[in-house]
Amino acid sequence: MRHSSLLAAFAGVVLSISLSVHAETWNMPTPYPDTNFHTININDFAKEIAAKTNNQLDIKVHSAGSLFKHPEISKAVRSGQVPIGEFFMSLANNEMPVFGLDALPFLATNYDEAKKLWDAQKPVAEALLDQQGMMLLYSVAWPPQGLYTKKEIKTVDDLKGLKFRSYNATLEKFASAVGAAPTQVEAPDIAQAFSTGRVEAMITSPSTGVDSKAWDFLDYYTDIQAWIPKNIVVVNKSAFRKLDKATQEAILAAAASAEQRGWELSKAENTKQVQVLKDNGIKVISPSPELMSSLKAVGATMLEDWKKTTGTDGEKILKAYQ
Ligand code: PCA
Repeated sequence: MRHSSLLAAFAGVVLSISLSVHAETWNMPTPYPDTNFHTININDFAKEIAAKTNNQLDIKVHSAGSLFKHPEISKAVRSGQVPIGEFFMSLANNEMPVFGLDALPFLATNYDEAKKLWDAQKPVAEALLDQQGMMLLYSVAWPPQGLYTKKEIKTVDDLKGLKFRSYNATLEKFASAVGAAPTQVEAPDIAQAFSTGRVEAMITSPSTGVDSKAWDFLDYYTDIQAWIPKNIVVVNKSAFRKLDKATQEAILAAAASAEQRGWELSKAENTKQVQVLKDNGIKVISPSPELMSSLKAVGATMLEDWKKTTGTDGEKILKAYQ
């Protein structure tokens, strides 16, 4: 071997040793299944970070609550048990009501409104996360939330007494207000909760309806487009600070593209997944005006109650939004 190629081989060995010494793996818990567009988007986010850092940062996605159950994910990031995670933003409503605004019925019901609401929420949400040692990376909206039932729902009275699957405190309140009986069930457990009779109706997106094969246990999807909630991806601040500048920048750039890509995916998702529901025999119907006006009246009361819990932060956001 000539001197120069020996040297090159040696340099190669040194390089690969130093790469393997510095390469880092970040475990990332997420709540939703691999088929869900949020998870698909996160996997692309992880790939982009790997590519941008020459595999120096490997984000290992643990979907469907497999590493931490959904209600534990924000605490796990906050305490540094994991450096990064995804959760449903309005799940944090109990401790921080500001995070629950996007799940209030009929406040923001299309993507333009949802985006405007996010622009208004974001600075306050960032400050609250910062106080908890976390940093916001990005947020992506779910498609509009619709009503899944076994029987056709013509008026709000048809909801009375139904065992209702809920996913946060706000939806629980809404379900109780219309006379249904809510139970908290995480997305990966929906199919089992229906098949064992624990629940018999739900409000969620066409995406989660498809993920859980709603046609196996439900017959109607009433397209009430009641709200557009969001997921957020957050990072532990001190874990982020420990990274070198180039890696930090790679994460921020990948987060910006994930946010953009995610909102576009979400819009396309609504049309696509409503069609999948139809193809599998779910009757997709438009709500009656009576049903809508009763549901909206409940939403208006809930907004008033929400304002009371958030004080000036809430006022600031609503003013910016409206
Ligand atoms: N799917 C999630 C949250 C909102 C949505 O559309 C769920 O049902 O748990």
